[in-house]
Amino acid sequence: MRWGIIGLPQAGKTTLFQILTRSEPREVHRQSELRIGVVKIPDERFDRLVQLFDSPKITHATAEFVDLAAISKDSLKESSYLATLRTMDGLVHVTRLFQNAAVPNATDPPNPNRDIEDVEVELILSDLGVVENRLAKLEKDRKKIKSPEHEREQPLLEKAKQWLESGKPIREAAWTEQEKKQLKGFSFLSEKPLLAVLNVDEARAGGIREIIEAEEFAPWRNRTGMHLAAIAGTIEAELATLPDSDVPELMASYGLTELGSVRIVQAACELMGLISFFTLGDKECRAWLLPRGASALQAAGTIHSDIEKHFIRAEVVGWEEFLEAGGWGGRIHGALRVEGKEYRVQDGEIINVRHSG
Ligand SMILES: Nc1nc2c(ncn2[C@@H]2O[C@H](COP(=O)(O)OP(=O)(O)OP(=O)(O)O)[C@@H](O)[C@H]2O)c(=O)[nH]1
Ligand SMILES: [Mg+2]
Repeated sequence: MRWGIIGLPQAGKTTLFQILTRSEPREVHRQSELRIGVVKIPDERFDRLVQLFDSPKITHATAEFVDLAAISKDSLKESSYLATLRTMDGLVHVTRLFQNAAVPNATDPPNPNRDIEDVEVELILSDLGVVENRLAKLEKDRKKIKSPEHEREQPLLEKAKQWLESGKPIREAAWTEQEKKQLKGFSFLSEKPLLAVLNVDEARAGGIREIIEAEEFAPWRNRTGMHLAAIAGTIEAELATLPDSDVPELMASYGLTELGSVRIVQAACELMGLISFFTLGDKECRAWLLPRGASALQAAGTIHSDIEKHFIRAEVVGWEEFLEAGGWGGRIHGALRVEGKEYRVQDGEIINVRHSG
């Protein structure tokens, strides 16, 4: 899962990147001009579960976040920038809601609504360009040769075109499963899940919830494939540099009840339609991500292709029951369910795959 952090100049993109990547294991490397950070996905359930074991290896699920160059009308026409954006699974759009006269471009009153709208329009226009080019090419090709594939693509693209022309992002349209598959090949930017993050002033750090719930941001709530979050960038960046033991005190002094990084990463998982499952043992405890609705067989495949191949059955138990039982011994047996390949894995379950070979 790779998220690109986008936004206008000086909105706080790099600040957010630093906030998110503080968590261990930390790995920031440069891939051409990209700063990529691997972020552990915080999960309180998993943290509690691992305490039942004396496991030398504890592995969290991870997500990648990429600190991208500032977005502008021009950068969105640059093919290399667009190509990079297309490789992302989701986009985090940081918008400035802080006032800071010392920051260039930040002298005007902040206007996140305008910024979110502007970037959304650019994504839509970029996709419209792709659709129009492809339609023009199809038109030419169809004159030469008729293929069933082309015949299927045409109506799909016409539908996308109409939708985009009405000013709406691809992610909000209703698509059939078949259409979704076809759309994938285009890597449309306005199809990607969008996490809009308002970067707010220090003084408002304690009122994050009120800000997100404010009437002025209502247009961005309850949209398909989009989520609105807020973060007090400077404070969270400061928290990110502190040893863990000092964090609660500083959080309290700012009226923060939870870390912004936790909220952002969890919202990203949710938006991507991912759930977690856990494998627990004395050798390793590990958290994994799985698309919501995926089967036990898919879960097995996530762990290892061999385990998928030799799948016999899955022993499944909810995390709360597992905690209650206190581990794999004794009492767990009443709670364990035996499930087959088709079983739909639920968020927070512990899975033990029985396999041959
Ligand atoms: N007061 C205040 N300043 C902030 C906040 N977040 C970021 N800044 C400041 O804004 C400036 C820009 O922050 P960056 O995180 O570098 O922004 P950016 O979007 O990466 O900037 P570019 O990559 O240059 O486009 C820095 O001087 C930050 O210290 C905030 O929440 N409050
Ligand atoms: Mg930056």
